Amino acid sequence: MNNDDLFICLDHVGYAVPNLDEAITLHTQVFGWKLLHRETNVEQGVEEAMLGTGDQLPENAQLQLLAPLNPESTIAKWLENNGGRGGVQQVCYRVADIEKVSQILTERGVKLLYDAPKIGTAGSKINFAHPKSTGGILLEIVEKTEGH
Ligand code: V0V
Repeated sequence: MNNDDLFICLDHVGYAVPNLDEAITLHTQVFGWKLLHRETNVEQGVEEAMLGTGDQLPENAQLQLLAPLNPESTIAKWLENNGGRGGVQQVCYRVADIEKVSQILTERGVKLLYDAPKIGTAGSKINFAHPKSTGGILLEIVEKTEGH
């Protein structure tokens, strides 16, 4: 795999938000995004919503709203460290083969959080690179699964 096909595209940008319903209202009614999907991910400690624009094809980059499920959630900690207001918590790149991309990134010195992918939005496979090894951005990689 060369650098041309390491990442397919930007999959989504993730905003940490204190209240999911209020954030959905803001981003749909004011900014015109459309609510595509909503779910709770207990392992990640989040309530999340995916928003899209245009023709709504899953190929389009999306906006992800992430609210904490409980006080131990990484999103709760992020909000606490950022004055309680929402903001960009992560950027996510789409990949075709997450195991392969993870191996290459690790070989290049990037510190991935998990030894093996975890379950993300709609059953996708996800991993994260620690901000300390990406120049300060929490970078997620996602491999979409059938039906995502
Ligand atoms: C922390 N730091 C960040 C950051 N979070 N920098 C940029 N972006 C972020 N989101 C910095 C922070 O400023 C500190 O820098 C340092 O890292 C340690 O901060 P901390 O508050 O002590 O944070 P940690 O180390 O407890 O946790 C940070 C990590 C954590 C990245 C390990 O947030 C994590 O596990 N994230 C991955 C999982 C996740 O985010 N799940 C929710 C989304 P200084 O002060 O030391 O310089 S779930 C999701 O996206 C799903 C389901 C999906 O897309 O499908």
